[in-house]
Amino acid sequence: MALDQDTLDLLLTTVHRFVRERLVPNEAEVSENDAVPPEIVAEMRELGLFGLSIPTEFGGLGLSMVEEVRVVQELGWTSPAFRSVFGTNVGIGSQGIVIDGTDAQKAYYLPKLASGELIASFALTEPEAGSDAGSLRTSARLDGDHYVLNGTKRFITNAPHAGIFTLMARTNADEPGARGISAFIVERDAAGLSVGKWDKKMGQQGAHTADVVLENCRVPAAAIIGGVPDMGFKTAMKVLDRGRLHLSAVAVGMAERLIDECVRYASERRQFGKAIGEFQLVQAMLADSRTEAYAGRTMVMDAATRFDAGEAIATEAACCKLYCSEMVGRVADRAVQIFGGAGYMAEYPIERFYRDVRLLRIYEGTSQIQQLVIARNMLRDAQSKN
Ligand code: COS
Repeated sequence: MALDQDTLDLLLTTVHRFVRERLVPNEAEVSENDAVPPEIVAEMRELGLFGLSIPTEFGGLGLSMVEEVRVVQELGWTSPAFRSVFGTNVGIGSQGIVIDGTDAQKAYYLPKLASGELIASFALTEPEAGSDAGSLRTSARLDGDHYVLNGTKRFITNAPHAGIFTLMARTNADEPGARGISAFIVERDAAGLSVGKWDKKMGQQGAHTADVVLENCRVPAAAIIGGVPDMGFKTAMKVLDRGRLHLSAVAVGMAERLIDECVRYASERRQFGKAIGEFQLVQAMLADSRTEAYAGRTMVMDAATRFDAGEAIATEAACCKLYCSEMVGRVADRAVQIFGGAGYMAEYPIERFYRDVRLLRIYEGTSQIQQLVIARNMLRDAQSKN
């Protein structure tokens, strides 16, 4: 544990209260306006949410993975757009630097990311390279002590707000696969970098994604994370392992919120002369959702504990992401069913959550990619035992 028990309890209580008092009442407005109010972003900074996972020596809270998933489960209780404001600083945007960065890169960037003064995005996906991340085409050609980057990155979360991008590009043109890729820290104001217009999305209004276009964008060679070229794919995979645990915790939190909404509605809504929660077919849906959310919470905690103990958790992170993202999809679907017509109407939060949770099965690796990772690791482990 990075924090003593009292400090952790205080943090969890503070976040619990912040979510219920400040975020939940603003959910509908954020969705309507497609923006998180600046005063809420300022409160997030004050609470230290941008620096949850950044080591204390760089101004963050330095949470262990177990502590981080506990905080994130609290945050899952509300619209995921709120978490997105600082989510890339806690996760995929910053962790490449935390895990593989040089001392100079850490010292320069991490304090600014921890305070929220700087937003970091993770730029891996491209128009032609999504699940097959190793086939990415963005090129990085060495020219003196700089690289010249060309290509397009797609659906990049927080790109419109980012000050830096952890951006994967191909430094070795002769190597078409994962081995020729480097991870760069690219600054937003680098000449030749532009951010496209915000994507219109199915849900998660208030969180923003956009293309990042690189046209002869010159980046110092020293901007390669860790300073060693062609190691970027592994950096990206390590970042995603951790990110997948974080997102699993979001899914668990969202499932628990949906279940809470369902229990309250089933207790109040009356049909055939009694509360609908008294009908066993409704009870079955409540019970299935509760059981699955509990399973999700337990597996995320187990994987996070293993991560903190230094175990390799690529398989467990993929199991968590697969199960929890699919689980919250089922929970959201049952919630619409329990709410009936009211579940389909935009004036209740269920319809919004139903759309919001759909993304969890796609980003940071689809369910099918998680299945592939799990099975490949199983077969590889079996082979290495023979
Ligand atoms: N941690 C560290 N290293 C890893 C790793 C991990 N979790 N996973 C793979 N690697 C290493 C491998 O060991 C291999 O190293 P060597 O070249 O030394 O053998 C290298 O990375 C390439 O791995 P692999 O051969 O498995 O790469 P593939 O091209 O077959 O791709 C998948 C693997 C499909 C798993 C990968 O492309 C992937 O995760 N895709 C989904 C991407 C994604 O999540 N996109 C979402 C956008 S980001 S929001």
